[in-house]
Amino acid sequence: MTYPILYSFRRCPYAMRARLAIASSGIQVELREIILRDKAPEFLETSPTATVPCLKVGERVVDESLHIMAWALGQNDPENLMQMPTEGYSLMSTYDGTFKQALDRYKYPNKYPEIDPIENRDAASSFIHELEQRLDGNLFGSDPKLADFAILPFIRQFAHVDLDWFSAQPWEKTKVWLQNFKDSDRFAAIMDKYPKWANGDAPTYFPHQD
Ligand SMILES: N[C@@H](CCC(=O)N[C@@H](CS)C(=O)NCC(=O)O)C(=O)O
Repeated sequence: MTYPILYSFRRCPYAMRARLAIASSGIQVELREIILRDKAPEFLETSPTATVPCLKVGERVVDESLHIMAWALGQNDPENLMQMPTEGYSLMSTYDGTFKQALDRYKYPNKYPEIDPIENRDAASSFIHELEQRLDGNLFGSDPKLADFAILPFIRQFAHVDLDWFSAQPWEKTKVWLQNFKDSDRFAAIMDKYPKWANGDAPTYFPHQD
């Protein structure tokens, strides 16, 4: 049997969301860990954008993280992640757009020397204020949905730029939402460490089975 191949990078939030959806779906893939500064030639031949995550299913290439989530959950969605209001999709696109832009300018000040990182931290924070109004355990009630898994890796990235600062903010619901995610078995299952993949290695299957 041949498995779909997922090119992934452990710490990439886009790859995390893809792994979250794949783990939820119960589909097994072969995971190939990519190092961004030394990308495997097979990955570069597969991904038209040379970004992770990238999924290869037979001859088909799925190169966008949200499309990989939809691919996995479109086949099997035992946790009903796709059962969310359509508003969830506009939330996802806001976080992928304006929020992520502010996050990058806050997190990587060296890449944007002419831009004030704190102004961008403030811009990103305005989205967290909105989350505070919305959260009720998760974005659409007590159970996580597609939008929770699509957005949480980026909230984690935002928090981890300066965890002391983030922890001192009065964002109680967001902090609990993020902490529950980080403490979850699902998160632990997608954050296993794998060595860099090279052609000829024995396959690594994901999710890992004991
Ligand atoms: N739109 C893509 C973005 C993926 C992306 O930007 N991934 C980053 C890593 S977090 C990447 O591979 N960057 C290429 C590089 O750094 O060379 C998706 O949603 O899958």
